[in-house]
Amino acid sequence: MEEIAAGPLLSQINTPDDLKKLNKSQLQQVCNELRQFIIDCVSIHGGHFGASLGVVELSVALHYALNTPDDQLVWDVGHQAYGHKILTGRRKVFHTNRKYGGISGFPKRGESEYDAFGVGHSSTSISAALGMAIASKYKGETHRQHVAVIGDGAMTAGLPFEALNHAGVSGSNVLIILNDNNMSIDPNVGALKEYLTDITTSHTYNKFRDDVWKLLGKLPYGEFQQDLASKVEAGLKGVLSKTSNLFEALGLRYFGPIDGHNVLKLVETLKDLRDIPGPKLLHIKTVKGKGYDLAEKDQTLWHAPGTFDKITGKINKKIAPVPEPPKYQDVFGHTIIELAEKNPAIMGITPAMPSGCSLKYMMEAMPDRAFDVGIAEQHAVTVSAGMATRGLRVFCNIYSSFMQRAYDMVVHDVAIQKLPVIFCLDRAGLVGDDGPTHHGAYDIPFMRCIPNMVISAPMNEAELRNLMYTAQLPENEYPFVIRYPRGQGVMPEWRTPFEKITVGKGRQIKDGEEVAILTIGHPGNFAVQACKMLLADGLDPAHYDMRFAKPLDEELLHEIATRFQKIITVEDGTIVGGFGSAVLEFMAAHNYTPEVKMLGIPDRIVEHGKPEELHRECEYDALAIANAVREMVDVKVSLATI
Ligand SMILES: Cc1ncc(C[n+]2csc(CCOP(=O)(O)OP(=O)(O)O)c2C)c(N)n1
Repeated sequence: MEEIAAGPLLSQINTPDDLKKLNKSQLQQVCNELRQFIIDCVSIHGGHFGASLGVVELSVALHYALNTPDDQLVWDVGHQAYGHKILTGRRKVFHTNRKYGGISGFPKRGESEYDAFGVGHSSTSISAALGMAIASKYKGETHRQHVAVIGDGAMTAGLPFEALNHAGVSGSNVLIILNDNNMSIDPNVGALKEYLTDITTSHTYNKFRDDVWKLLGKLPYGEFQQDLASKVEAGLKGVLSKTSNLFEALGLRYFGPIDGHNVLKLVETLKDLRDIPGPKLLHIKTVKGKGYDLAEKDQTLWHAPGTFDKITGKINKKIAPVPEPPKYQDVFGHTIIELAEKNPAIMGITPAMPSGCSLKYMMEAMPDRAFDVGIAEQHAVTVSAGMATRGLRVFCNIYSSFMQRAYDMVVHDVAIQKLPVIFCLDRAGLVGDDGPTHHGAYDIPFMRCIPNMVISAPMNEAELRNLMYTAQLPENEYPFVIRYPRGQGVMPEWRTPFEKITVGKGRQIKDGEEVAILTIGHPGNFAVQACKMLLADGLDPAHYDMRFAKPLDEELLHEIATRFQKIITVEDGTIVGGFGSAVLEFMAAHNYTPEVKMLGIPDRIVEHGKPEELHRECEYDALAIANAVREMVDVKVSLATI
């Protein structure tokens, strides 16, 4: 892997101090070179694209005007922080971004002192920056700035409003930069989006704001000026009560909107704001994908396009000689429509991932029955619960790791009331390049300990369809989890007829001797491959696809425990409290004492890399399963057989 060449100015910038040595008149050129560097790198190595292009000027302005890393800079989500990473000492290793053993695609405290807070999930930045501001105030470190950069998409979550509610009365020195580009991954949704457009276009309001701002900018900040300023602002609010500003109503000083692509204006503004203490919000308008025409035009596609030809803009796609299996997400996206055509009670909910989870097909086909509710996982669960009380069968599709955020809603609003919401947990298991913030590692344990839960995982496309079909049947009266991984399944011919699956029933994939391999979900396919590898060694383990982590197929487990003394469990999730643990609990409860090996995600943070690399590292791919069988039957593994 080769380092990417940088332009003449950028190649001299190894830290923000180098940037500060430049003249203001050179900043636009730095922006141009930085933008080109991101385009060069992402086109070859992949990664997030449009969001970083949209904040090139902001990244340069922040590191020019602030005193990082003393000033604390928190990027929300962090998928837009490539420019920040490149300016803060990671240009020369940027080609390793998101690669196994390389730098992370998100800010990460362990990676750089400039990454003030680790991110990946959205909407945490204001709380984190406010916490830092409170700490600085307490320690008397009054020189520090604390800045949160948050997108209009991330702003739709509940957490930023909890933080604003606190910030507005805290008197803490925190600056929130609202990067408003009207986009989430898909077009942003909801009333807040409309509101941001309204304040952007309200000329009367903006004129008043500008006047106040100019006044504040000119005056040295003293008690008299503070008093004057607050009187002017109070008057402003009174006069413009109709358009009164949400952020000011919450006790923050609101500035903007300004053009987020004007680097000099940004620098000047950030320097001015430095002198104004207390909580404040700067609203900037940017264009996602700025500077790369195609990315500006199709912002969803270019959020994370994969590798592409930077000249023609052609995105590189694998050309398959034979029909490929579909992605699990697409099986979900098309199957829900098929089911909804037959069952009028079916509805679909996604928190901000209509393209990612493929609910977009239903949103197009049945706009009154499928909704994107914004980045609002907690709301997505409870609104689904509310709909379920009125007899609707809601498929609430949330990525496994984002579901962590809505845990109380699952317990309190769904499970305790025994409401039959169907949770489709996409991206369950090790997701790959996005790394630890996005791995869907914990859902089996955190769902398994809740009474009234059904937890299932399909081994292939047909199983996913059948589980979805089963979950929506009127006889199912429980919350029903269906977890499946990122990426492709295994069946090119996937539109199979629906068959009901009995809840809590597994199936035998193959009979065998000595060792039983018990899998749940997609890793069942790894076990199939392992069994083929083992034939060469004359080993013939049995393989069961258990399908459900809860309820367990006890009848089948009794049969297995009676016949086999050696058991291997395999899951694409943490082994702490997961499916393997459930099997062990069963064995202990019934006084079976087989030798059990549990394969899955170990009890440590697993970094990023390709899923295959990570399955290898965590030792639950086909080879690792085969080796586990060999070890159990005490066959010495020669490296030649690997
Ligand atoms: C809790 C959570 N839900 C969903 C996501 C997936 N996600 C990543 S970026 C993004 C859109 C963010 O939009 P915005 O904050 O406006 O930033 P932009 O990409 O427009 O710069 C979403 C939904 C996430 N990272 N975290």
